[in-house]
Amino acid sequence: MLRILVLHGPNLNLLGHREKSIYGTVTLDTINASLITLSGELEAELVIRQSNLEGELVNWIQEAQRGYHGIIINPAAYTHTSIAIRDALAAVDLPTIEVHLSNIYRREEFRRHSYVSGVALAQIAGFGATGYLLALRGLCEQISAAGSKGFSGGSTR
Ligand code: CA2
Repeated sequence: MLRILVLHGPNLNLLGHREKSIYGTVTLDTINASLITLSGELEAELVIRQSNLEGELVNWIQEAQRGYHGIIINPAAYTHTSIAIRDALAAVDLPTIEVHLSNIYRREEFRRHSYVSGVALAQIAGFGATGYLLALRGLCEQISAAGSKGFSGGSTR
């Protein structure tokens, strides 16, 4: 059974309640419920967490070293600011999928740079809540396919 850590960054707890024109009407609880449903089909076990605190996200990433096969993370605004989250992901060296609800490359200039993408296996942006489901499918497939071969991914760690 694959164990996957799903991390949601700051303000994502407000999804579906504020700024609906940008992020839509779906709530984080709904996204998490659809991930849990899909995990049953994929025979994966998920632990899902949200925090508004950078250090808490870093601690959870470090803890994933023990007992997890991969990480799905929407670092939210920390995408564009956090070398600490990038360094933690590089340190644990687990296959990681970066998810964004919006297409960050069609928005303000400051959202076009991600500190995380260079240490991620893949990035999914612009599919809304569906992006998390694509990430879970893709991650499970990649982990299973990699088997004992491990991941290289050509990252710039
Ligand atoms: O598109 C994404 O998923 C983002 O990671 C969302 C972040 C943003 O800073 C990134 O540039 C792109 C913002 C998450 C905040 O979500 C809110 C939801 C409802 C109301 C207010 C904020």
